[in-house]
Amino acid sequence: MQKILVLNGPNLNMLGIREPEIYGTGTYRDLVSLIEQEAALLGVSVECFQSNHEGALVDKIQEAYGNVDGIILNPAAYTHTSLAIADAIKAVGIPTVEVHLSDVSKRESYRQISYVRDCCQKTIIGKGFAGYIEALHDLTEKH
Ligand code: CA2
Repeated sequence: MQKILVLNGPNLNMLGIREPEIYGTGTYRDLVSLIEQEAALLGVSVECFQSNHEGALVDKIQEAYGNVDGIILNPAAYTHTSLAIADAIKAVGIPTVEVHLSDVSKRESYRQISYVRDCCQKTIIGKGFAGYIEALHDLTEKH
């Protein structure tokens, strides 16, 4: 069975609590339930992991080496700062899709920079929770 790892970065555990106009009203638990339901329909195994710590995200990416077939990655604010997360994705060589809930292209200029974009096969922005579902389909498509 294919295994997909979903990684969410800092503050995404706060979803639904503030800034609903940017990130929607669904909670992090709602997001995990949605992803788990879709994974069950697709017949793939999924693990969702959220951390506020850069090193914990890097550790999780390294642990995925040899164990995971695809990564769905929303590094949150680390998107715009973390060479360490980008290097980890490059190091493990696992197909990865970058997802952002909001349309970062229409927000502050510092959100236009993504350190991880170049090591991801695709970037999905501005689709809310549906972006994660699209990424799940992309990574599990049978060729
Ligand atoms: O749009 C996205 O998914 C982001 O990765 C979300 C990050 C932001 O720094 C990126 O530029 C774009 C922030 C996530 C913070 O989530 C919150 C949740 C509830 C309340 C406040 C922030």
